Amino acid sequence: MAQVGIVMGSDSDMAVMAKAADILEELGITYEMTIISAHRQPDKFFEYAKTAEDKGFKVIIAGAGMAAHLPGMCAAIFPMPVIGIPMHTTSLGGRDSLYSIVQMPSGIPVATVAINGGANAGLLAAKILATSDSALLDKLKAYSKKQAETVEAKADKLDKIGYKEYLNSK
Ligand code: RP5
Repeated sequence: MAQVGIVMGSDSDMAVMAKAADILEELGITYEMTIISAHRQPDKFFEYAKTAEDKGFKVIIAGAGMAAHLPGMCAAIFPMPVIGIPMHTTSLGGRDSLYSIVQMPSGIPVATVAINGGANAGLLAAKILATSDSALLDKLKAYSKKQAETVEAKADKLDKIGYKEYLNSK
């Protein structure tokens, strides 16, 4: 059984959703990824959301763009956490998606990440699962440590060679 459901409104969202999947894979978390449009396939969407708990999902990551109702409607039906990813859009720069997803009415929360924030959605799902999984928590701590070391190495390199050579070396 997959621990996380990843759902997107269109295959045009896939590059962003893949970043969430990459993080889950790196941390050894099982997921099921699918495309369902809440607007274009309302019946299929309701079936997905109503059966998500029985499928074993503990978290749903839902990404959508424009009038982005997919995450909010998942949260209306699925009783566990829903993370929403607003997609960047050409006409309104993703503000349309962001406002649609983040401005949920009281009582139906969606944990909204940044526009195109696929990686953070994956990490947030992992952190939610880690509240009851100490091995996963250890992996997340190691992930944070590695991130800090990467920045530290960049600062050391800057100290050693100066910013001009640093920029040329990139
Ligand atoms: C939304 O409409 C999707 O999530 C996508 O971000 C946006 C555009 O969809 P396509 O027209 O590219 O299929 O439902």
